[in-house]
Amino acid sequence: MLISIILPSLNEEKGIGKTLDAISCRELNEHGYQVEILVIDGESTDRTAEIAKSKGARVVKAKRGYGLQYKVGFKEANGDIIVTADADNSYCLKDINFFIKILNQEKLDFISVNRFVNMPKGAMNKTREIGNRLLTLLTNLFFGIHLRDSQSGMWIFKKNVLDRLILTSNGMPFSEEIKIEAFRKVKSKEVPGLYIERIGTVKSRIFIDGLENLLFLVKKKLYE
Ligand SMILES: Nc1nc2c(ncn2[C@@H]2O[C@H](COP(=O)(O)OP(=O)(O)OP(=O)(O)O)[C@@H](O)[C@H]2O)c(=O)[nH]1
Ligand SMILES: [Mg+2]
Repeated sequence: MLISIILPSLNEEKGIGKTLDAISCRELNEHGYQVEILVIDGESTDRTAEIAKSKGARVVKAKRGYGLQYKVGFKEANGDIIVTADADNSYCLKDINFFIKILNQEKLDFISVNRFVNMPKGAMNKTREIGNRLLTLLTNLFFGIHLRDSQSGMWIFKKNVLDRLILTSNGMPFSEEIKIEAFRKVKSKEVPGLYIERIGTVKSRIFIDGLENLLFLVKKKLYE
């Protein structure tokens, strides 16, 4: 069994090292999993790629765009299971084995990590949290699903489910799109996971990306 860990990154030199160090490769190996780590570098102008390589990750160059980077990553990944997260040390990459165990035990296809259950104070600023919750509410209303965190960037899923998901966004809406597709089409579940304050500067633009996410939901609802 091979696990592919995919990390999109745009100028994350401050956080990429710690993010990669947190990955529990030894624990995964002990449970019979091989691990490949792909850092998808979206035209970073800092030392992100250099640091990622020095830590043993495979660096794949791509154009800018959160969704576009994932599309490149999914094509490059050889694993049976894919794990995703930001390259900013905010998600609980040390717990990958725990999530894979749930995936297997409950015969799930797709897990999305819900950040809001155990979120420490200050991990996410209030405006962002309100935006996240509003987008989640609309996602549920429009598409008849029951998410708590439609914007989470940590997913653990079987690679073969990608054949069944229609993924069109190249930008930030990719995160809500993959969940809408997965929760409607394959066996999916949200599982709580720790989320802490990111290292380095935020790349998503709160109002522009928030609006883009909102328009994406409206368009998907109207045209499908
Ligand atoms: N926003 C954005 N992020 C990108 C892009 N390309 C790669 N990324 C990476 O995608 C991840 C998500 O971006 P973040 O800035 O962490 O956005 P976020 O997770 O919505 O917000 P915070 O975690 O609160 O900072 C990070 O690892 C970025 O480096 C891009 O074109 N735009
Ligand atoms: Mg982040």
